[in-house]
Amino acid sequence: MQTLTPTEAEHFLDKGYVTIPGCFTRDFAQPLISHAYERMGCDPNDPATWTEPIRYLDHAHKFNVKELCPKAWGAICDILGGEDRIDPTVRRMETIHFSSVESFKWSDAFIVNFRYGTDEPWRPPAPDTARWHKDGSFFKHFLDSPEQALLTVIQWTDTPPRSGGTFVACDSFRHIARYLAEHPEGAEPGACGALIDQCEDFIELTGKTGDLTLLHPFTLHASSPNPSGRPRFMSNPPVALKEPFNFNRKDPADFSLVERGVLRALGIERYDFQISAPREWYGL
Ligand SMILES: O=C(O)CCC(=O)C(=O)O
Ligand SMILES: [Fe+2]
Repeated sequence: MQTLTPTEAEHFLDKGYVTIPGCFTRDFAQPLISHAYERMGCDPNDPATWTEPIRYLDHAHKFNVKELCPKAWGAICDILGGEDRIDPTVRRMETIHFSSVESFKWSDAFIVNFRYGTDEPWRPPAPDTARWHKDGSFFKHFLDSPEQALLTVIQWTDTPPRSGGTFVACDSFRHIARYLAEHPEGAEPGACGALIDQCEDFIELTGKTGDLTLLHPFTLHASSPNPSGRPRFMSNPPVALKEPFNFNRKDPADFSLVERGVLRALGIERYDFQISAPREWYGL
């Protein structure tokens, strides 16, 4: 580990995520948020102009993560086993994005939660309170899939409790690891969501502007209701690998934290996983 402390690395293995606070300042975020309001045709001070409960924006500006926040990039590299394993482009994702998605860059492709889910009283995260999913609607999912190797959540606005912070099922990655190990033929993108019924450890990702949470790529998560009256801005830039995860490395010291998390969930030290059906990618 170059950047994460042993405690942080263990937290990732145990809880499935680690948070790096303060990756950028409010002064950095604010102009991007103001520009996003312009792009959406909304007035930040007039809720009547917030016409939709939740909006997904395309990129307008991109930033090299290593330059913006070396610590964040270091943590990403630690979790994935080094920069040389990371694919600069998230290949094939261009089928569902207007412009290309790059592993080394963050952007203002915000998900703006204005008042999602406010037609019902707020309830804490639980199997029946959200639309749980594993990210990666553009590929068939295997245990070793390289396309979306990390789930990231960047807070662009302060997100106190009950304010639209992403719901996360921390223990879900272990259930999904076992499910995908049992399905070497691959699983459709939506198939993993049903495993939420087995999960017990739920959190709401609260935080401050500039906080980054790195989650195991198998983690089930969902948009959460935001009755706060304050729009929540986040982005979730994916990171892809050049090669599939490898659970059978010769030297155990070479396993990435994501790989170690899977092996621990399976209760084994190494695993010669082989896919039994071709990889597939989907358009819209
Ligand atoms: O809105 C959020 O907090 C999460 C959104 C999300 O998970 C997604 O769009 O894939
Ligand atoms: Fe998601």
